[in-house]
Amino acid sequence: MKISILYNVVLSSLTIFSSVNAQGSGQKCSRLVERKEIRDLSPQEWSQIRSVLNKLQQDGTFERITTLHTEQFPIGHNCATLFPLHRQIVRDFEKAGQVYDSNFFVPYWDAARDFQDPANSGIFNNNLIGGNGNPMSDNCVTDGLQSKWSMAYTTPHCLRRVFNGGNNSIKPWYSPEYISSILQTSADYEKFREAMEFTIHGAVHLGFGGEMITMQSSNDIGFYLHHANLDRLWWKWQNSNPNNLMSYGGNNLANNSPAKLDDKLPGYNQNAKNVMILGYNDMCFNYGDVVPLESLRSDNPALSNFRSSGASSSQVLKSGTIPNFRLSTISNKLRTLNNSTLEKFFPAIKNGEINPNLFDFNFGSTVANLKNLKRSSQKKEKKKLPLPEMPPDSFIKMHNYNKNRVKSVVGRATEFAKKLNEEGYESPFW
Ligand SMILES: [Cu+2]
Repeated sequence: MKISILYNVVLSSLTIFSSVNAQGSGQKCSRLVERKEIRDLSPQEWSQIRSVLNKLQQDGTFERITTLHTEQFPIGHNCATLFPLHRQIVRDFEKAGQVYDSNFFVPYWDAARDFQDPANSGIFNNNLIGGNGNPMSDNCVTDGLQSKWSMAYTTPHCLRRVFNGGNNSIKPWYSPEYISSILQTSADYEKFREAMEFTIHGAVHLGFGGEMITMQSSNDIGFYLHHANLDRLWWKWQNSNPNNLMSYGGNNLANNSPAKLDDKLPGYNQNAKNVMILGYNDMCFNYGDVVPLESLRSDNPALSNFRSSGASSSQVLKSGTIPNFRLSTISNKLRTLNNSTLEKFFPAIKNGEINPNLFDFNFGSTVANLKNLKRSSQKKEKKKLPLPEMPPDSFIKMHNYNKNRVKSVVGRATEFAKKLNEEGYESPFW
């Protein structure tokens, strides 16, 4: 109990960080909105957000951003710009909404939580974003937020979805355990980008099908929920280690040269560097379950009871002061894995590091009004992790992915699932 109180103190002291400026990240925001998981919204919050989304459809924002996303697609995916460009796109969309309601924010969908049976996620309910398209009527989505909308780009049409699992189901995708493993084992930006882009990023697009597997994916509100979540995970990774905060690299496909922080983001008068740190420049938003490195610093008053003089932030992280969310339960389960498995996939657990940014075991808020929206509570008998699949060739081709790179990333994810299954691990997220 004491631990969780401290944690709240840490969260509410987000504004304490200050040395980011010293890294040249620019102007601090005077005000931030906090992006919440869509199931953590109260019905009132969702209804306010929904009314802004309706306006963003009417005023052409969906069309504008989808045009941009389509035109910049070849240099905004399959390369370094993936994360900063989509951070900028989601923020652009959010700012357009704030014209109507200054409290507007883009919710995120923690899709990994629904890994075993995504189509049964509460987000697909009629009162949120609606479900699968209707195969009898051109795969148009006939319920939820966008059922009455005509998407303008490229030519007027209904929003389409074609869930990829048959029978209105979506194929299982990547678990919170695997996302956590990516957070713990990606040594640099390029590794993190590939590990995410070829797994959960693609799997969610493919699961929706329809619009979401085209370059016009941003016509589907699911795009924004999903990309806000990917952005949250990037921000987690950035804040899991001081070296990650400004880490950037790989290719810049716009000029076929090594990516640099001052590269322009496709379609925007903005460089990558300007979007790296949330809370600065235009990036006036945050995520409640990411603890900024700066607030984990040993000179943060919230940690004063625990700091030992001169402790580095990583020492503070290791000292056990940043609690535990559901980490203790879950990581106790994981701790029973073989040492070699831990070393390979969960080095933070093996080393006793409890930085919450190294885990995607969303500990959520206490407000969970929409949480009980599961369409059915199917209890599966086997709690095995699903074995990932390669994305179809059409998807690989559309993104111009190197198939061998995708194979290698998906291969690692497959090895992960097999190992945990072999060792008798059962996911508590079922
Ligand atoms: Cu995209």
